[in-house]
Amino acid sequence: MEMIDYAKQAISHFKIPQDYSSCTPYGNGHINATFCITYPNEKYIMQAINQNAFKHPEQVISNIARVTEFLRAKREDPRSVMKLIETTDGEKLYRDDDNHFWRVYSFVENSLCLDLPESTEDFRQCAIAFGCFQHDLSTFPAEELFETIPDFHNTPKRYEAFLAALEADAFGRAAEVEKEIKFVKDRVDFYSTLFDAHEKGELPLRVTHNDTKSNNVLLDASTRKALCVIDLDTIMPGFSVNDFGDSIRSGANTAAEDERDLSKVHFNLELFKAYADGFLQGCEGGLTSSEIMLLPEGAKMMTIECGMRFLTDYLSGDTYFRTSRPGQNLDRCRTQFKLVEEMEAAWDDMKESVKKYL
Ligand code: ADP
Ligand code: GN1
Ligand code: MG
Repeated sequence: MEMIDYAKQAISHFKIPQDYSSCTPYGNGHINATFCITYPNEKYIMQAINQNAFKHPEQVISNIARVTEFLRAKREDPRSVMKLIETTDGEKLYRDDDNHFWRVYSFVENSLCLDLPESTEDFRQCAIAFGCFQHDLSTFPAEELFETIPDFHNTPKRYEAFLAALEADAFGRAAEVEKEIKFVKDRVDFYSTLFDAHEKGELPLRVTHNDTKSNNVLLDASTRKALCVIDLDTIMPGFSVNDFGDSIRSGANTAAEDERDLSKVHFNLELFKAYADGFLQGCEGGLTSSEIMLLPEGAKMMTIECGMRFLTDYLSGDTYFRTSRPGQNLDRCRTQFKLVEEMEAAWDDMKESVKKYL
């Protein structure tokens, strides 16, 4: 049976009307199976949680339920917070007979989801959304959250996983990616930078989103202002600078994440600056001076880590990130490394640009 058939069967287990017009695959996420259920006057998002990535779906949904309730109490606009729909049994997850875990969200209507921001102002609005998210969760009790993917942004451990995949070379692909392997190995001293800062007391653990790419935030389609942060599966304790950085690697790129023509891929310093401005505005002064000074490190860390993860997945036979063509993870890896190179070239400007917020 295809996932779409499972999805259609799952609909009857949620408190939503049964006379839907269509149920179709939706969006460009790399992890979950996402479907849009449409009716003449409303829509819902239905997702099967990816259990290769998330070993404990009930912990994922527990985090999301707690965080969305907490945020709802702080926000006036109901469209600004994701809303889970209950199952007919009053639960938040439905487990089907073949062990898929399904959840349903209200569709955030009249919104824009951009794989790549279309203007500097779009990107600033994404930054405001994630900055406000950081700020609004600053008083959330972090100890109540499950770690849904252990060591998710532990870059030194990601490096270890990369070395293990390289050693195994299970698909005989290492020989064709020598340049990329060298790129990762050459930067080994950088990977512990944020953990070292944390050890020294310079980088606090906070409640963070951990997957802040541009298509995980919605803008209002009428005003193009920040509307709603989505994809809440990875909310866990983490570093604010990584939330900043993951947005930079995805949105301050002049081309698509999987662009094959690397001459089109550039790190846009103006977008970096605009995002820093919007993010810090959203955080409302909540970040410490050392966090502000480490924003460039967050950008470079998330970019190289993501590239390393794509390369690891390529070496391991493309089992983690969804792909739609052969070689896509390698193309994704190469765009990230091109961005890292350009960040390194722009490093002094990046560091200088955040000083004015101290
Ligand atoms: P993945 O973990 O696979 O990235 P997401 O939760 O990000 O899954 O969902 C995939 C896509 O579905 C998003 O990028 C967005 O386009 C769309 N989406 C998800 N939830 C909603 C929602 N509540 N309203 C509107 N669009 C949504
Ligand atoms: C995945 O789920 P999605 O597509 O929003 C991944 C992120 C990567 C991103 C790269 C849970 O994000 O960590 O940065 O792909 N999410 C997970 O595009 O691994
Ligand atoms: Mg997503």
